[in-house]
Amino acid sequence: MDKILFVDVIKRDASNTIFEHLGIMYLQAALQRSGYESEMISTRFDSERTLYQKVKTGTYGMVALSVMQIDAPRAIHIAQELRRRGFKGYILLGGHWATFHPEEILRNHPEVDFVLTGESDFAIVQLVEALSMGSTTRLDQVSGLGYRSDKGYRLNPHTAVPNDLNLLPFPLRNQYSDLLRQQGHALSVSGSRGCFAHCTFCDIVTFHRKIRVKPYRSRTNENICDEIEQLGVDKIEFVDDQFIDFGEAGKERAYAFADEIERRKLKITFAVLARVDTIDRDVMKRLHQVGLRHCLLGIEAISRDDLKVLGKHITPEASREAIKILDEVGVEGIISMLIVNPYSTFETVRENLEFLAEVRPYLKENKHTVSINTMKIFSGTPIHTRLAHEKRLTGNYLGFNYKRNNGYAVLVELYVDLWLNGLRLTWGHFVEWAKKGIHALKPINAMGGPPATAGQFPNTH
Ligand code: B12
Ligand code: SF4
Repeated sequence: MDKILFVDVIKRDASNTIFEHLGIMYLQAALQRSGYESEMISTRFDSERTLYQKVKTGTYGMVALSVMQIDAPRAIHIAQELRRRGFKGYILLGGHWATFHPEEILRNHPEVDFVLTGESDFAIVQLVEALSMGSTTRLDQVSGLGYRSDKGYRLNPHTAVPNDLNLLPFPLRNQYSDLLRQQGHALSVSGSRGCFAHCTFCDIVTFHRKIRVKPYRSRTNENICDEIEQLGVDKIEFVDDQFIDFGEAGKERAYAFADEIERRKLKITFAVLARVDTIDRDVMKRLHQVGLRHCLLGIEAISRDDLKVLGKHITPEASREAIKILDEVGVEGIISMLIVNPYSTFETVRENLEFLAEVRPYLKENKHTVSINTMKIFSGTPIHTRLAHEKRLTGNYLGFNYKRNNGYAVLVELYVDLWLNGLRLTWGHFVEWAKKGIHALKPINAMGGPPATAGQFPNTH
């Protein structure tokens, strides 16, 4: 089969474009190891037009799109546009969104030939091997493959999944890695896959459960440091959902990682993602000594009611303590917050916004930053199931949303949206504005609670 072109379909103006796409780069490395050629184009860095031009002028046997749920309509549009422009090769979809919707994709979108579900490090090679033999009879042996057969839609079981991450080749670096390197940005490393927690808004656990791998697998520190050494850069961004594993085992692994960095005299700074309940003062101190400089903390909410809805299993006290520890040891925290969820009340939103005011001193002194979002509903998450059960889920596999409980919920969310977009109305002014503008949303008077004052909160965008 001719070369494979992988496409990272994230939009160019997406919030954060300065990451490598490790998912694709792992698949490219697996293909290279088996002697197959591939390339990658990212619509984060190049335009969609460049992608079509590349497909037109190159000789590609397959275009393979990596799709997160938020980009589903865009991925389908790209697949359709490729066909409209005469691309005759195979079109394959993979990644998080594709994993949860292989059947809907194949039934509704004839332009797509195959869907690979789950981690496809082995499956991609099996698929390309099967197709290279010029026969589709071996498709039933490709792990996690969704496809159309004479008997209709088929989805194969996951028979080949990477249980031991040390056996995978290192991700294949590409033109974007070079660009990031030149611009002084960090390169990405994945030291583990999966997570032990069960946050209701996150699909990581179900994603891994679907493919029947352990909920959390990690590489050895030696293997990780071999990759860092090979990269030869001084800034690393770890993309692990949970850089520090729970409990004593997690601490030991973190200490051993620090020792390994030191033993090899690696001069790096690095960033990690962590849960609040894995932030330990001594561990952080040690990691800081060997280069830890940024830590994205999944606090998400400070309201206890919200924390229950989100299934975070953390307390507001633990979150405040974690922020303090990071400050003390000199690690910049990126405080991730989900200000609004489908069960928000004025009270919970107010608590969350007040928390932002509370951490403002850290932001002012550039010690920490805040990343604020409202909850999006992803397939495979417990919150998705709950909303469906309550008949509040709207939309379809191309994008989900939820019915707001009442006009008041709409107002609260609109207020937060405007606030996040820079229109800092006081709650009182906002209500006046809403009364004039939105007659349909009646229960404005049922609000209660003190108004959240604008200007009091940090400007995070
Ligand atoms: C780094 C990262 C980013 C980076 C880079 C994204 C990227 N894809 O490289 C940036 C900062 C850009 C980003 C942005 C966002 N992200 Co993000 N991100 C991650 C993170 C932490 C790591 C990704 C990674 O490198 N994983 C390691 C690799 C090895 O795994 P992988 O990507 O899953 O790839 C494997 C399989 O999925 C599959 N595969 C992947 N692509 C393809 C393609 C083909 C053709 C095939 C066959 C297979 C295949 O095979 C790969 C190898 O095993 C993940 C969490 C996670 N653990 O994956 C979230 C995650 C992917 N992000 C997520 C979200 C929600 C977002 C945002 C919406 C956040 C926001 N509120 O803004 C934005 C969306 C941006 C946009 N699309 O416009 C969700 C996606 C949920 C979903 N169902 O879509 C995740 C899973 C986190 C979570 N649990 O909520 N993100
Ligand atoms: S949000 Fe983070 S901590 Fe929670 S389940 Fe997902 S990856 Fe794990």
